[in-house]
Amino acid sequence: MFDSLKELFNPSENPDISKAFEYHNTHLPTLWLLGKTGAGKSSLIQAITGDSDVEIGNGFEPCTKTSQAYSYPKTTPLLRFLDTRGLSEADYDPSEDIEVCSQQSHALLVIVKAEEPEQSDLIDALKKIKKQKSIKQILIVHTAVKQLIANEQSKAVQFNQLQFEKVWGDKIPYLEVDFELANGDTFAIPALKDKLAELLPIIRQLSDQQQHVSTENANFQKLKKEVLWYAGSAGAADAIPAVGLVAVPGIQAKMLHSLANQYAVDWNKQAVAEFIGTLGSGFAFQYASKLGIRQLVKLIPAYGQTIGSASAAVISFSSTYAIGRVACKYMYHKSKGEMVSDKEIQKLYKNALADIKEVAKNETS
Ligand SMILES: Nc1nc2c(ncn2[C@@H]2O[C@H](COP(=O)(O)OP(=O)(O)O)[C@@H](O)[C@H]2O)c(=O)[nH]1
Ligand SMILES: [Mg+2]
Repeated sequence: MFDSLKELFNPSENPDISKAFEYHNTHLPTLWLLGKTGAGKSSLIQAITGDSDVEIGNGFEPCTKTSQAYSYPKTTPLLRFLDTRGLSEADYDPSEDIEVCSQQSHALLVIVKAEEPEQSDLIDALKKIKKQKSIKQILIVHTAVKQLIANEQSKAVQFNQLQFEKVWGDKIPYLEVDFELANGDTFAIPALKDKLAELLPIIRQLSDQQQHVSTENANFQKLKKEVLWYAGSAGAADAIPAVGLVAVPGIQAKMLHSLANQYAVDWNKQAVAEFIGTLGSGFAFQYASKLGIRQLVKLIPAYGQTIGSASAAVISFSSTYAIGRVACKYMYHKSKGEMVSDKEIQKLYKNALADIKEVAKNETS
């Protein structure tokens, strides 16, 4: 226990930790966007991330022969978009794209402009993708639907929809959106976000729709993506041979240091001890535990009820997130010279575990 506590105080330069970060960053949940140039792929990425850089082609990195990858957010990435543009090449081979996209939870998004019935390249590509049989989820997004006059919209969408369903050999779920109405508004973006969050639960965590109940909460929202990145790395640690659980306390320590830095809190031995104290006695045992995972589950407070049975990776992911969440609260008040009650911290810890359960399970499966 004391070794681990020491680690919380002073994270060592542990090579296992960097392996976990690297693994996480190269195995991000990925949405594969397939569509003709101009169909609205960049517009979709922008709508989901709010990152306007996308528009001018910034932030994309060559990934496969015919695709570019865009990871978001840049420094602490949580998800990735694969933008395939080489569709018009007669010998387009989707296997490389499929492989990249299959590294973790994935879905294929077919992006089609409603006013564009000429879709032969896309249809050819879908044929090849269908043959490979490895795409689990597919969604068609019909874009710019409101650019057509009202009684043309559904006809145009149905025409394209049927073209794709014909080669796919089955019904395909679809959505109609418009990223740019004449009045500057958008159409059906919340529905798009909801649908995409069903495919990749992390997406729900990106949009901060809830009204900020407090300044503390608003401050956390700014750091949430970073906390999720550490959580993702902790969850990833288990997937790396000979790294696993031993790296998790080190990752959490690094996260706490980074957060303390941003709250301008002096993260000294006393602060660490006090913080751990607020979590309750059950918590420290997590670090003491050299026992099997079954025991570990029991030792993390509130785990049994909140998550039910869970893999080591799920526990690493969600406990790291929950620690990050409560650390932000603790540090916020500490920076103001205020105290928070243990009870409040423990309740927040439990709620954070529950909030992140879906993401943790999806990303570590
Ligand atoms: N009005 C409208 N314009 C769109 C929509 N989607 C894309 N566009 C426009 O079409 C052009 C190409 O979009 P972009 O997202 O860059 O397509 P990409 O080549 O698939 O990445 C841009 O000028 C966009 O503003 C849409 O839903 N509505
Ligand atoms: Mg583009």
